[in-house]
Amino acid sequence: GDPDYRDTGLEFPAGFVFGSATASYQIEGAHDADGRGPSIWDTFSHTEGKVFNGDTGDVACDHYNRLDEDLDLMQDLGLESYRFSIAWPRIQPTGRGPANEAGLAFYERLVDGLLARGIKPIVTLYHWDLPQALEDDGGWTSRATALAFGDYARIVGERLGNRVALWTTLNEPWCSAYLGYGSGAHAPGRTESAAALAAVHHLNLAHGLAVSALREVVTNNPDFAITLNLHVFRPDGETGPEAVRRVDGLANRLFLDPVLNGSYPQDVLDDTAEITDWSFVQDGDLELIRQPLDVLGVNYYSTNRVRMWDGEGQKESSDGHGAATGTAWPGAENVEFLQQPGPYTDMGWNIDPSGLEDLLVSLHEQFPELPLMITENGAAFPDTVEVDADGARRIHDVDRIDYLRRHFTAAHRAVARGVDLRGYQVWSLMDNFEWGYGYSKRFGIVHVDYDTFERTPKDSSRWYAQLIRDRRIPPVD
Ligand code: PNW
Repeated sequence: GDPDYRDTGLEFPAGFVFGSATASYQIEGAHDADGRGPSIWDTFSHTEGKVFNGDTGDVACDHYNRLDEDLDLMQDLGLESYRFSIAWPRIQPTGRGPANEAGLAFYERLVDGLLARGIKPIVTLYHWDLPQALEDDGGWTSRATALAFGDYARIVGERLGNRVALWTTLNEPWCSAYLGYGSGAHAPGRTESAAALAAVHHLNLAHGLAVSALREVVTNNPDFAITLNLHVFRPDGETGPEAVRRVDGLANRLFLDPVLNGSYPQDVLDDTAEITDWSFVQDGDLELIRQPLDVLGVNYYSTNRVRMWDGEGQKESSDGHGAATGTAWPGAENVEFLQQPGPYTDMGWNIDPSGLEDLLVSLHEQFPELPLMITENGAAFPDTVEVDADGARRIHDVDRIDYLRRHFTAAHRAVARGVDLRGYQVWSLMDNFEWGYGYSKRFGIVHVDYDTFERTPKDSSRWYAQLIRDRRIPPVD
């Protein structure tokens, strides 16, 4: 294979599951339908200055009202799996108390619609839409939120736990903790380092409680997973290794170590000792957090190059996390994120498929018994709609096809090196609400017209359909 990740014709193993991913707040809309309560993202997006252009998820892609059409779209693309998230405030409008029947019924209809079309549902219990009422009581800085999450998981498991074969608890707790409570770029927009670290622990605890609750109520022996956005850090110069140690500790080991090994990394506890004494970690928590897992979900987009800042001149901070006032790196404020060589996506994230191969191989070396699944990978580009001679709308998203081809090649190379990789969920099925960037960034393999809600498959979705059909990366023409 050539180093440029342009191999084609590579065949994926039998059983490898090709799918696509979305998240509730990003696509559903119908923010006050059928008893749904407000979430922290409703509050945040309705606060002036928080989301680009004042965009909100009130309507989003109107998926809630277009479920059948979207299910048919997935079937037309030949998806083998679909990863979606359940909006906690549809199930429990205030995060506590009895289930809201209409909310459960919606997700039941979704799961049954997938199964009827031969598409494997991959359920995420939490993709950032925390009930606002729980935030009012402290949100993820509070232990009570983790306990409530266990109850919520049980409610969902009781209803769907005879039909769902793969559950993931949390999506990217790194974002929830550090962007939500540290940098303030995400809801709830708090900017306190101590709060961010408390959130890390309570998210880990919530994961453990949810797996244990689900295990008690489900009847079909499903697989359990967590999805992490593990960061790939490249060291720069002499201070690079120390910088990597610090940010790897915060971004990766603070989640991997408790979830898979039942411990917190001592060096990170030391690095953050001035910020918090970690007294929110109670006896028995680490045993609860360490639940046997069947799969580790990996979200991958880009890499970072880091070194320690020498205190001279302007510190670079190209960490790709957008404008924010607080730090996403408590205890590692002196790590400098260097501008990386391009090419870049529309997010400004550098394109580096070697990071995906390195990450998968390194995880496999650290946890040889643990199967992996790419639960998100994809790219935003400023797609343009062209209307051809017979009036059909076309989106020639060659950049996205190229991005996906290279990353599927990287994944295939990891498989060839012995990694037990179970599947790949492309982010995203359709253009959607890209958090702080609103609707300005398009990640979909299907285009969404936000005036008419018309869905138009982009060229990349046809490319992907061919990959799924042939189980081989299509030849470059
Ligand atoms: C992930 N960062 O978000 C999420 O799981 C998706 O909901 C999101 O749409 C997708 O990636 C694309 O952004 C991230 O600042 C958001 O590093 C922000 C960051 C990383 C991932």
